[in-house]
Amino acid sequence: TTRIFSGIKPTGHLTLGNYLGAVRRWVDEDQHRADALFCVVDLHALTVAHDPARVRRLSRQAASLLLAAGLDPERCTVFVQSHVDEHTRLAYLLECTATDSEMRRMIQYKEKAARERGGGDGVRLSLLTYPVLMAADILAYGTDEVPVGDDQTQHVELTRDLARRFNERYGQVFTVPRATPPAVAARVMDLQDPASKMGKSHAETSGIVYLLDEPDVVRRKIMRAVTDSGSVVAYDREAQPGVSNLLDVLAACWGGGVRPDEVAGRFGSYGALKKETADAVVELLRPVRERHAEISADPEYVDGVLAAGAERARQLARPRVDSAYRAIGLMPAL
Ligand code: AQP
Repeated sequence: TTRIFSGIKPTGHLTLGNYLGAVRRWVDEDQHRADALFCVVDLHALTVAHDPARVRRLSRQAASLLLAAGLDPERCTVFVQSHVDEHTRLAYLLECTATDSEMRRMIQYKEKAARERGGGDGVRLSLLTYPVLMAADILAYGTDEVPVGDDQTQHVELTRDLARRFNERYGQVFTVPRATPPAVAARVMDLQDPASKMGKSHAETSGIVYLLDEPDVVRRKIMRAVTDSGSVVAYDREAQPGVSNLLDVLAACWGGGVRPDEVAGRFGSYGALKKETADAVVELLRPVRERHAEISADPEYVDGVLAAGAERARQLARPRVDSAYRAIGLMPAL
């Protein structure tokens, strides 16, 4: 069977981008058609300035939201990265496989390092090596497919390179995985700044729809979305990024393979498009928000799911990571 792995960083509250770009597909498709693992990648949240209590809280919230969104622990494995040591064990071997120049080429590193340098505390070394830990997350499980948004394709490419290189040097240990970005809404943009991705860690929140936003907040954010100077509703990511972003979101809400350019033809004004999009997003998120309220009222349930998930993940990862240790030349412990 196909093995799927994907993750979400507890760096902020989950957004509509996370949902349309990743989580919804995990729920609707991936968990039904494959052996799928979904991970709250908390170690990755430590690569930038962080508040310990907040990361802990957001990790639990992310897990609860994944369950609220419909991940079924009977069908897939939901767990927290730091609960399974195999990720960091393997990351070190992959650090011995990757090169520093490869790391410095990563677009996300360049962008985030620039941001962190402004903060005055320096850039954490882990921000540079982050893609290697991500590669370990994926390769530890013999993953075939990585369903992620567009922003992660460069990291999955690196993961493929590292898997191939390791296999060539030390023998066949890893499966070479591939990224599977969604057909629509692979990159949901910030409603106030359609040139940048809607990211959960961003400080300016007026252009970000969070999964737990109340309906009136969602409506307000979408109605105030930046649109473009023209007045014709057309799908053109270059010339009309604001309107095109709304069309992407609405097409994704409708689902069923509707394309954003087809959606465009149904609207005569920006106002009408915004109103329809706001309604669609509110209805999309309503059940998730409601179930989250129930699930988060039962922390023991969430803890139980995460404990069982970590146990299963450990069992899957350990033999492969042990083989990698042997293949690379480390002496087995007796
Ligand atoms: N805007 C988005 N559109 C489509 N997919 C997205 N994803 C994230 N943002 C969008 C996908 O969601 C999954 C989890 O990714 P993440 O936890 O790295 O998400 P984030 O919200 O981007 O978090 P940060 O901390 O705000 O990230 P960065 O590092 O970008 O600053 C992934 O599958 C991702 O593709």
